[in-house]
This record gives sequence, structure tokens and C-alpha cells, in this order.
Amino acid sequence: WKLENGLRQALELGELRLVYQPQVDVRTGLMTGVEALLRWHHPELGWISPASFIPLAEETGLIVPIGEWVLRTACAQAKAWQEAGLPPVRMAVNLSARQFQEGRLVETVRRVLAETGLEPRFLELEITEGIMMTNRDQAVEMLHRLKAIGVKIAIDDFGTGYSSLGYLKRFPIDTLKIDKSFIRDCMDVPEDAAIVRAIIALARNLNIRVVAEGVEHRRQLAFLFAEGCDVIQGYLYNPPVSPVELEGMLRQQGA
Ligand code: G
Ligand code: G
Ligand code: MN
Ligand code: NA
Repeated sequence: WKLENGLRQALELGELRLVYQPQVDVRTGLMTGVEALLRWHHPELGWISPASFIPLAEETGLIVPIGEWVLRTACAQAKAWQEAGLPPVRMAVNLSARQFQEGRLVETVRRVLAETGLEPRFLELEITEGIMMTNRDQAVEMLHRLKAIGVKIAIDDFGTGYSSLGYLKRFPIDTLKIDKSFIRDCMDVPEDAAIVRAIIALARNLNIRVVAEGVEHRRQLAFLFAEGCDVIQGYLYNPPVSPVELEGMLRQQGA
């Protein structure tokens, strides 16, 4: 009701923002990518997490225009940083189920890249296993069409969906993101450690990049490094930050 009307206006009123969380190469310590994360500043309720409004946006279909805004804003930002002479980083953008199923996604991605001038290889689209499992044949075709544009594909929250591993063979995937629930307890729960180890080994053997999410402690980092994880994302390095803060970090890295 109220939230729905608010969300409808949020775009026009400029209440949506993106924050950016660094993805850091474990070996070099350099930021190689960032994930764009959506925030809504509601005039009365203050900051609202996407976890609470994305489901509403999905139900109402508002996710389609909102998702397009996210994509355009993130791509324009990545391009602006490059034009400012900062070290180029890959920009990861989350897609929701509805956007993925909606027929115009490929056209939208193509158009946004053309309009912003960002090279396709700098854009990574994050989708969940659930999205791919609902309609596999359509998903395979969709991913191949996206790959043909030249963008990267990441599987988000990997390990939490009900998928068979067979799809890793059929789908053109560049990156697996290990779900943060496995990272959280990987130093205390042997089963979680085993799962993390197995996912890293699987990704490496399939030549897929692997990103560990939700890394908060040095000990987790040491474990992930020893197991051969390429990239980490988490509060240990950085929470999501504003565009200005992220720019400062890139500037430091380029210096
Ligand atoms: O950003 P956290 O910090 O709160 O994100 C909460 C949830 O919202 C996560 O599952 C994340 O994937 C999702 N999310 C964040 N930004 C976006 C977005 O731009 N689009 C979609 N579809 N989901 C997003
Ligand atoms: O679902 P997805 O992976 O897209 O969303 C990433 C979510 O993880 C966001 O809500 C982001 O704010 C959160 N996040 C990022 N780093 C950490 C971390 O180190 N610990 C925890 N608990 N959450 C994190
Ligand atoms: Mn994500
Ligand atoms: Na995730």
C-alpha cells in the first residue's frame, strides 16, 4: 500500500541510490571489481534495505524500471571512473528473477552499454541459481545471448539453491560467488569448511573465477587464500560505500 506507492515514486523523486562494495584479489590485494547494491532513502522511514523492498518490487513489476535504473547508473558510474583515469574495475549488478524472465533484458543491457559507453567486459550480471532453475531452457538461451554481447555472468549465493551441478557445464558462467552463510562459520563448523573447499576446487577445475562473500575475519581470509580462492568481498576489507568514497579508494590504488 503505502510502501508500494512510495516505491513507485522513489525513482522519480531520486530516492534510490547505489552503494559499491569492493571485490579484492587475494593475491595482489588490489580491487578488481565492485558490486553495486541498491539503497532506498524513504522520506519518512529512512533507509530501507533492498531485502525488504525487492520482493515488493518484484510483485508489482516495478523491479523492471528500477532494475534498468540500477543497470544504467552502475554502468555510467564505471565509465565515469574510467574516464577520470582511475584503474578500471569490473562492475557487478544484481538481477532479479522477474528482470531475467522479462523479454527485454538482452535489449536493455545492449542499449545501456551503448548509451553509457562502457565496454561489455566490464559488466558482470549476478543471477541466483533459483533464477536459472525455474526455466532452464529459457535460461540457457538467455545466458548465451548475454554472453554474445560480451558481458560476464556470475552465480550469486552459490550453494544455497536447489540446483544440480550439471548446469555449470551447460551455462556459460564466469564467476561463482560462494554464499556468505558458508563463509560465516567456515572456521568453526567443519561441514562449512568442507563445502567452501569443495566449491573452490570445483570452480578452479572448471576454470571459473570464484569469489567468497561475507568475509569478515582474517582467519577466514587465510583459509580462503590457502584453498586457492581468487577474490573476496566482505566487511574485512570494506562494507558497501558511497560513490565518492569508492572513487577515493580507486584513486589511492592508482597512485
Ligand atoms: O545490499 P544488501 O546489503 O542489503 O542486499 C540485500 C539483498 O538485496 C541481497 O540479496 C542483494 O543481492 C539484493 N540487492 C541489492 N541490490 C540489488 C539490486 O540492485 N537489484 C536486485 N535485484 N537485488 C539487489
Ligand atoms: O545477495 P547478495 O550477495 O547480492 O548481497 C550481498 C549482501 O551481503 C548485501 O546485503 C551486503 O550488504 C552483504 N554483505 C557484504 N559484505 C558482508 C559481510 O562481510 N558480512 C555480512 N554479514 N554481510 C555482508
Ligand atoms: Mn550479489
Ligand atoms: Na550473494
